[in-house]
Amino acid sequence: MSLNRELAARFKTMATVLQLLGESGFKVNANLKVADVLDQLVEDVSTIDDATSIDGIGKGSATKIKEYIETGKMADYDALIEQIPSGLLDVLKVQGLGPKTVQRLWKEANVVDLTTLQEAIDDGRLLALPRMGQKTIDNIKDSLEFIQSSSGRTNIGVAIPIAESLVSQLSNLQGVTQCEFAGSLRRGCETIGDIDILLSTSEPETAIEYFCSMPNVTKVLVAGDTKCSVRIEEGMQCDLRVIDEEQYGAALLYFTGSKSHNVFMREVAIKQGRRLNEYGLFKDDSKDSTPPQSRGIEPIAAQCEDSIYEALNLAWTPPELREENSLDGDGIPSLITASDVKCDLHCHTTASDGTMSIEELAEEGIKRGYHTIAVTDHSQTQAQANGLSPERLVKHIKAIRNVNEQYSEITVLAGSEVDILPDGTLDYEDALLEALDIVVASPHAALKQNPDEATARLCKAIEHPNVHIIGHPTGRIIQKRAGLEPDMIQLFEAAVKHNTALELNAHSLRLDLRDWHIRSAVKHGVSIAINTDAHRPTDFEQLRFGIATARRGGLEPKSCINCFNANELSKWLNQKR
Ligand code: DGT
Ligand code: CA
Ligand code: CA
Ligand code: ZN
Repeated sequence: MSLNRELAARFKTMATVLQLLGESGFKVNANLKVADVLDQLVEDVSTIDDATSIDGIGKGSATKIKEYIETGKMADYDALIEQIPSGLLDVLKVQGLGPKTVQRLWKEANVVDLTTLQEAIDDGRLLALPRMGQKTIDNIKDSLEFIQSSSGRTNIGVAIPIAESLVSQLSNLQGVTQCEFAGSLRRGCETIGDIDILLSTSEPETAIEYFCSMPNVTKVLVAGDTKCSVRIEEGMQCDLRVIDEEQYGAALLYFTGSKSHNVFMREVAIKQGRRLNEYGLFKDDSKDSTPPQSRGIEPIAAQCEDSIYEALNLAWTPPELREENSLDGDGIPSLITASDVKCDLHCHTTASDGTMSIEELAEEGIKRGYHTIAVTDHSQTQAQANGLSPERLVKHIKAIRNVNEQYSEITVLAGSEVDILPDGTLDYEDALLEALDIVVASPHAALKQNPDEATARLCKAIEHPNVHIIGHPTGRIIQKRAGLEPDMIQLFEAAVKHNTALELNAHSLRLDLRDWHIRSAVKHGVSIAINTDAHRPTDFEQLRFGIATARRGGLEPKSCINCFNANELSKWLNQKR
């Protein structure tokens, strides 16, 4: 873990422990805020002399940060964590268990970790607690099983197809006028906790009955009149909410989140003497705790999302940018879309570990309307992926050039995905690299290198005169492998200086660079490549995940080399030749 992340995790934990100890409000929020800031900070916090110069970090937190950097310890953190049983934080991972309930389980039923939670369920201790029903307990049980079988979050690549299938089934039901998914999935997050689906219909019973009895439902968790929750075979929880058509936009806004975007929107409304909730935007400056819709107040805007932004004098914000406040009209970038992408510059064939021949690859590119497709098979060190020896690569180049001759609709580039060896040298001689039309250089091995070595290694590849693109720069695999943690700022500066593009590998298990890397890279002026790294035809569909991540990072087409037209691309590639 990088220092920033280590520190962020500590502040987050402190906030949680404070809640478990019964604290609320200011102290908790202050710690969460600092955690957020550190999470998003691109520079290594140890390179900043005075942490109070960072927006959102106060004197007290700065002292703790300094203490941790200098001694590797944080006395306040240690003192706090000592006050709760060490396994209690795990109990919070159970879906539906917040700090308040966990505190009760701890104080009133002696639950101190996941094991004692299971025991408390089994011996009836939990059921004996006041305000604890069988239904809630069943849900806890169910969630415990899920935690034991996975990390509790699902990759976007798994979740999106399921959510789309649900939405399409529900949309076809009689009476349904609106249906879509909201939540983290609509924001394009790389992993999601659960699927949130919103629906408007003139026949709510039909929709709810259908939803609860779909063949892949393994358990109905909640079945109400307007809300139901199910667990599906794939392990995920799906929430369905039936919404009045007139309030659909307000609900969509609310359930898309993020929570912090909602808080921001609500505060803007309050400053204007209004109130915003999941039912609409209301003219209401009273302090009345009864919500305005229950006092007969008609909303100013509720039916569609953009009318609410408009009424608040804000620009409509694409869901992918709703992790934060953002939002002044000029500040909203014209985000990249999948249709802006005109080529794929990182693909494999049967020569290494792909399933497509060069011709099949060309055909796939034509099918997608690409002007260019690059054949970039693995280099010699990647023996397990049938990486090409220099001799095989020479022959492969000829074969690619031959295929290229056969097609007038598409340019097939002869390239390589050459390994960046641990010391930053490349897996082929310069002369061979120079003979290629395009070179993607990627790290595949030695991914546990320390950050300094990783930075030197990647910078060396970026500076190499024959390298066009750095493929999946950190090598992380989502939920499986952390990958390299180089100093990103140094990488970005080198990439700009040497006009080398950095890849956002679109595969849903990679998404590397990540969203927050992209945000910072864009600010530095780095050229980004979004490639699918296709090994088989269906891999081209992964592009959408790369696009979602790019949008979360604020990427515009002008910063993405895959959006160049054929001439622009060829000119860009030739700068290195
Ligand atoms: P997930 O499911 O963990 O990947 O993340 P989300 O963002 O989908 O969160 P989820 O499913 O708990 O709730 C969906 C949205 O509903 C969330 O993004 C914002 C809204 N929401 C839910 N609970 C709260 C809340 O307590 N406060 C506010 N302001 N918004 C909430
Ligand atoms: Ca969700
Ligand atoms: Ca949810
Ligand atoms: Zn590859």
